[in-house]
Amino acid sequence: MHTRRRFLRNGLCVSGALLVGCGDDDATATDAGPPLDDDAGPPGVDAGPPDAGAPSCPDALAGATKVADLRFLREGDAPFHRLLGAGWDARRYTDLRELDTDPDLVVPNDRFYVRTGYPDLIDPTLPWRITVSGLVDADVELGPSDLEPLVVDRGIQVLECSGNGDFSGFGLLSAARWAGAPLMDVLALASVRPEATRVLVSGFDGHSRPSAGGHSTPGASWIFTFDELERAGAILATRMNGAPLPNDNGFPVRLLVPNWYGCCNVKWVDEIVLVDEEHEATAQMWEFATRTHQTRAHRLARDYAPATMDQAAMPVRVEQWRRADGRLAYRIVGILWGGYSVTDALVIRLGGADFVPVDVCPPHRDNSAFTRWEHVWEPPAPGEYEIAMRIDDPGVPTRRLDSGFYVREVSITEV
Ligand SMILES: Nc1nc2c(c(=O)[nH]1)N[C@H]1C(S)=C(S)[C@@H](COP(=O)(O)O)O[C@H]1N2
Ligand SMILES: [Mo]
Repeated sequence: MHTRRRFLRNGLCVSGALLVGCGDDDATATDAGPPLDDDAGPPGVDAGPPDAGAPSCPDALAGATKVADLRFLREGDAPFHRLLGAGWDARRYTDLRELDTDPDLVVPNDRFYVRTGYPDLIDPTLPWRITVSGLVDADVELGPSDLEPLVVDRGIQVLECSGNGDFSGFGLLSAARWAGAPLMDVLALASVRPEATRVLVSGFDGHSRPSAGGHSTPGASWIFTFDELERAGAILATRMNGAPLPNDNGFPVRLLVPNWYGCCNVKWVDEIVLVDEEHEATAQMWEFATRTHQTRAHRLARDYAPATMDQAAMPVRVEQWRRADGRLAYRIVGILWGGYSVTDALVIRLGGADFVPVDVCPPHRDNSAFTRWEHVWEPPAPGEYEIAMRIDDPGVPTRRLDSGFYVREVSITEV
């Protein structure tokens, strides 16, 4: 564990040495500086040797021995990392307890969550075509090879299904490294008419089996303004963790809108339509309205707020440890994700106690990837405890977190 954490720390220092105060033993979360600038240069080029004076995060359980991992209470027990069901009802849940086995908290492609499997009505022998139509002078047909010259690296980005929940250990949540063609650059390949103000992105959704219980509305599409696409850095993604997209994650082309809920990240993109302010919202936008913080399922696309993910946090693993002197302690390991700015204001509440600060080390410095945190706890007595997280900063939006969505519970039988 210690080795891994040092590795994580060093990895971050290499890419953001000047920003996170690496090499400065007095660096604290509060003087951690601005988030890492994407243009800060390739990792490791001018940051010196990774070990150069980097302070390691203190290990509050140095010398202790791990006894067990606790289970979260009253959560579903669907198996992880296995594709369950087919078509619209296909799901694969990521085991977030294992997230920090990767120093960058990236999920391998075969464990990345899946919501809706590869449509069985796709004919893989036909070339993939994306039609750009609507308010354009002439329709354009593009294939993956037209996107290739435009491809950029979008780095690590988290995807979360807005329908995530404790039925699956919150396993509809993963991060990967993504690359693809910026959608705004793709639109530049068409002659977009001045009346066009919005972009409808639609994906193939032909499944021979209907969704059981009508849980999913056919037709996966979402409408964005140009500004939303530009600001988010939306790409037509063709690569995930350095490999072509897996079939179930949208092969050959999916939309990736960084920090927008999963439902906006249309898979198997085959159609882009330029529309105006009067265009109706899509069935997908109606279906996911409440889960993406819309005030209601508005009829027109223009009335939808960006379906972005506010700052969120939750525990993913609770470990029981025995100290050298025989006393027990519990290590709560968790993640921070989403949000729009870095924060050092994470606080935790255990059972009926007060919220106390979590010293996130290395500090939170990037809203795109997961940030790991941990908190060592000595419960006062056996019993069931709720673990609740909050951001103690009124300037940081945390709608879903504050609704209690990510509260988890454990049973402590021994203290
Ligand atoms: N064509 C299509 N795209 C889709 C969906 C879908 O059902 N069909 N589901 C959406 C939802 S609800 C989510 S959460 C993400 C899931 O992406 P993933 O399976 O790659 O994790 O894909 C989105 N894109
Ligand atoms: Mo979703």
